[in-house]
Amino acid sequence: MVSRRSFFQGAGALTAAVSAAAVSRVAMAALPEPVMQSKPDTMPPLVPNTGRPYDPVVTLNGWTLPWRMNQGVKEFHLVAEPVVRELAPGMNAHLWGYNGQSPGPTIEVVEGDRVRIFVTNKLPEHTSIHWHGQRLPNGMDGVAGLNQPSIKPGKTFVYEFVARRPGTFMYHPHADEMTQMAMGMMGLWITHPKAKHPLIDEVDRDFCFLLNAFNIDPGAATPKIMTMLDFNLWCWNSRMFPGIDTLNVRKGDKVRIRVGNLTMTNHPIHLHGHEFMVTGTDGGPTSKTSRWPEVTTDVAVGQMRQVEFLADEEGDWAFHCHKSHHTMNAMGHDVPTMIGVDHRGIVKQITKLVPDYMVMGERGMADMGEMEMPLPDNTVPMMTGKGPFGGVEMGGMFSILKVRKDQKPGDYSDPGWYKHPKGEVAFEWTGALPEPARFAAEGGQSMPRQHPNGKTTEVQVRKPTGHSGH
Ligand SMILES: [Cu+2]
Repeated sequence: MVSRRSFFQGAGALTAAVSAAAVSRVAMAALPEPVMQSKPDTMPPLVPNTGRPYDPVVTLNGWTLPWRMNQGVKEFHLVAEPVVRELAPGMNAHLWGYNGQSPGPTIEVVEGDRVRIFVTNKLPEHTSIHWHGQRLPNGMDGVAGLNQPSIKPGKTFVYEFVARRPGTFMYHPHADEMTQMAMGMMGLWITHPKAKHPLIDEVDRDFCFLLNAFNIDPGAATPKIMTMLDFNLWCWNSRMFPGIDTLNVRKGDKVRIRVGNLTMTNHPIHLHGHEFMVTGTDGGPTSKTSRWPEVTTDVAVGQMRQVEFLADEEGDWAFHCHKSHHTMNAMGHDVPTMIGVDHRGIVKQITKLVPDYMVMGERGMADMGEMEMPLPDNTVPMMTGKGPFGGVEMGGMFSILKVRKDQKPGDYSDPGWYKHPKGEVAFEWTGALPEPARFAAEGGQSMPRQHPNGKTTEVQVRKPTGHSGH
């Protein structure tokens, strides 16, 4: 047990420190030992062994920060620092995060808990932490300059407040935010209800993750922090498909998924095979009369949406952002659409001049997934992933809800691919076909065919332009 007094002595020693490296072991001894994580795997739920009981969450490709009880106060220690995060197998990013990873660990507490969070800054610049969505004393809200002085490199600050209302919250810096959030600094905070709550159901599985985005050029490792809109890596908890773990549940489980958005755009999150209800926002649980069934819910910037459903259909169900550009990995946006353009003649002429010239996309982009083109080091293909029937052609914000009747309660391991019952998979038809119905007026075209001199002109000249303004 360490008293507050010895903590403040420790903090006094820390003020002498001038850099991250100078944080002495003696000073740190007064603080809860910072717990570090080096792997991007989904860690099993952290069942509380001190403090009041609750049903823990599972952070997708993440973990929950252990705490210590100090005279009735729950003490956590976050360390803001540069980290290396594997975004997907084959790609490591140089990010900023907390306790070895980006995003930082999930913090789980119980409604009414007094919480003390030590924040040590090992970044090369100042920082602070804002506790998004919490009711707390104004001086604990974490806006540098407004509510507190910024935490200089090498310093440790302490935040302390009572977790007043149950819900899903986020934490992130409120000092040089543009840089620090673009670099991956963020985390989730779950306040569990202290007793049975009329608007918060007990569930069998409770998943959570943050939506985040980076702009990292193929072959590079550090995000471009000035990017406003044109991000190229769309992540769940700083992972992208096929690096995002699957959500594995038992048939008949009541499942809750909490999704927070700290990107610069909205994400319509879509689940196949089931309907869900939005049961909570970062403002708290929604009223029962405000809930209706959905299969997609839009999570706007700076929002959290909590959805719940009964997993009563066995199978491997896609779960993804419905913006199709967000289920892709790094790509160039300035590529013209070539679908329907027959290049064969022109390719012959170009290859005389450029022997390895290759035309892409004349039959859609699926060819690109199959081509397995050589990539620069440290990136992942734009459309990838192998399923039991072939290429899944996805990337970014995509995962799979795996519902199995033989998944054991509390078992979060991947059960492998679903074995479909006989006769329940779409198949190729090789028999006789009836004539397909087709709208035949106007020659079957979408626009009336009309041209003043009777000729049809389909070629449009594509003029060279500058950056076309995303
Ligand atoms: Cu999206």
